[in-house]
Amino acid sequence: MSGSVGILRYPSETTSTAYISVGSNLGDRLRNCCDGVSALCADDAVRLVARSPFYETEPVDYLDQGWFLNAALKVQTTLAPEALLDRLQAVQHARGRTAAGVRFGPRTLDLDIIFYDHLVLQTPRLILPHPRMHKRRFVLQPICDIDGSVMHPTLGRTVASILNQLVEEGQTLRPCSFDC
Ligand code: PH2
Ligand code: MG
Ligand code: MG
Repeated sequence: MSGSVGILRYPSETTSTAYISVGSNLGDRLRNCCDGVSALCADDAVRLVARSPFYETEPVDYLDQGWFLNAALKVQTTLAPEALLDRLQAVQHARGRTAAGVRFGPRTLDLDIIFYDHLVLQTPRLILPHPRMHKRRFVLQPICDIDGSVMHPTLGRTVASILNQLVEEGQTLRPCSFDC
């Protein structure tokens, strides 16, 4: 939104940059991800700057489930962090995601805020940066595809450097031949 003084218009809200991880391993995974991204960026409050390619990724943390499709987004947003989280949860819900379900288990659509500017935040609903992102190849690789020089605000390292030094077992990633 913008305010106006006479004929002069000026921005009345600050814009932030956020990186968002996108994932699905239930139903039509590609459609869930692509429609989810479109819904997220359907108005001026969240503007898509870049989207990584998709990867098929081996499940981590909870292994007894199907492989995921994962990608990452860079967005510009006028929404505050928890308002952005509200928006992500509404989009997940619209794609059939239910609150019930195993922790780290199968889901139609998962949209996680990884970075929000260089904000470091801990509230009952939201921890920033995402607390497990630095251990997850399926998060790091797509963000590196967009911009490997992004700095992790508490580790003080770039995402490219974190990815290069990742020693986690498993976590196979396969580039996808398909896209939105
Ligand atoms: N999400 C999880 C748990 N495990 N594994 C992969 N490969 N990709 C995910 O998006 C993922 C996961 C919980 O959010
Ligand atoms: Mg997640
Ligand atoms: Mg989530």
